[in-house]
Amino acid sequence: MIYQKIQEAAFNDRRLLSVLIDPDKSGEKHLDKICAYSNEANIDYFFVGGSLITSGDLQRTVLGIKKRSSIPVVLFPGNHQQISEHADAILLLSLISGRNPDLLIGQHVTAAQRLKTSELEIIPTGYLLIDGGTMTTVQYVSGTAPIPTDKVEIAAYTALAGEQLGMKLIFAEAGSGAKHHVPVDVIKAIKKEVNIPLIVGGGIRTPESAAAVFRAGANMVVVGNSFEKDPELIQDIAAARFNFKDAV
Ligand code: 1GP
Repeated sequence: MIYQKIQEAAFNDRRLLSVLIDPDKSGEKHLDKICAYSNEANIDYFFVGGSLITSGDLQRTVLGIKKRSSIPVVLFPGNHQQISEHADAILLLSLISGRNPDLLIGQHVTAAQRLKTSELEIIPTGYLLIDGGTMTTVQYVSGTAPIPTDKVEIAAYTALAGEQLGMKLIFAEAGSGAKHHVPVDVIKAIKKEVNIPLIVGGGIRTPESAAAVFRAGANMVVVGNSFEKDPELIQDIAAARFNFKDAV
């Protein structure tokens, strides 16, 4: 069970790295490269999904990863259509920082029956959008305002409410391609309030920033954009899981 593994890692103070693959940017050659580097760096999970998939094919992407790697694939869906029975698990995201009912419950109702008949492990996840210094696709497409970075308590209490609602993970998201990742004081404040594992993603581009995010308490880091541009970076950011305490 994937959730159990994430919980065990959190319990044992072991940090995790997920490589996000956008089905719009997953040609065969790209998958060859990104999977080879991910296998070599022994990353923990592949996440697949996006707020907006245009030309990409989710099923083909998941199968393409499965053909190249035995690392588990977790769906990170932007909407109810982004379901593939070939994946191992799905983050059932509720955008709890927003007030868009469709992303709090609407998409979930549409997906419910299909998820029930699938063998996917369902992991209810409280998804918080935090301001990343620029208008990101997720912000625009979701039609929700991100939590301002100086409203640290709002972020912390939103995460706490998610935990109290029964969510199993909190995902603090600055948005793909964000200028700044989620600030360390926001991460620390969330960690202080919740006991469930915390995922942090958006705008993480260097091993140093991954280390800072891990040091602040993130249990898992998700990186997409930077690995698309430079798959060799996977190795260095993967190493931050182990040496984040030494980094300055
Ligand atoms: C987006 O958190 C992920 O949902 C990853 O963001 O593409 O900026 O790494 P980046």
